[in-house]
Amino acid sequence: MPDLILTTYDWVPEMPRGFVRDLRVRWALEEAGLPYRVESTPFKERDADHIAHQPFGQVPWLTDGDLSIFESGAILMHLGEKSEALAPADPRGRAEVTEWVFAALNSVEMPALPWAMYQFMNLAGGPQWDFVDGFLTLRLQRMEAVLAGREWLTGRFSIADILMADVLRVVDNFDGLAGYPAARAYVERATARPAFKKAHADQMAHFAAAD
Ligand SMILES: N[C@@H](CCC(=O)N[C@@H](CS)C(=O)NCC(=O)O)C(=O)O
Repeated sequence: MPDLILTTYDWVPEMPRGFVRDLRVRWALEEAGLPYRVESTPFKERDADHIAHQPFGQVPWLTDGDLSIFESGAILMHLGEKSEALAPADPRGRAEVTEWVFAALNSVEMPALPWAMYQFMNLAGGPQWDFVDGFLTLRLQRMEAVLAGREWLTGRFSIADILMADVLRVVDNFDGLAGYPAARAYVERATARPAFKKAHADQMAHFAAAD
């Protein structure tokens, strides 16, 4: 029986399927070839056990033996310590991966998330849109310059690419990378990887099984 257990919702509505953050963890586990199994927690009611694992009542969380970890970034950093397929072992390489992990989750996801929510709720163009769109534009312009010069963020594929590509793919889903060819090509490159395809298919099948 695998020690690694990934928990996600038992079901979610149609819209977030393919984008629920357990996909980041599935993707990393597949890249590393680590054995794991997936368990479900109810979407409709978040009980005390759920809150004990994830204090915001969200998913995912990962248990590794008696260790329980929430936050997709923290989970990927943990997995990065288990496999050099996910992060290099040397201190310089490790530090580069860590800075890009935080860049993905803090500098880029911070403006990308409200931008995507505005798009989803058809609020683009309404009040505050210029601020929301302008904030993301600042980050995309800089990411475009970075990605124009490299295949992966740290010179080799790592957990930082899983997170950055997953953040940018949400923007791309609303056509937000139309003016950023290097960023779009990066997302295409990352999501063409067999590990992403398997993670995506497995998530879709997991939620479809509950319909
Ligand atoms: N910062 C958290 C965010 C987790 C998150 O937003 N999870 C979503 C699914 S992708 C969720 O559980 N949403 C339901 C809710 O917030 O009630 C992480 O990266 O793990």
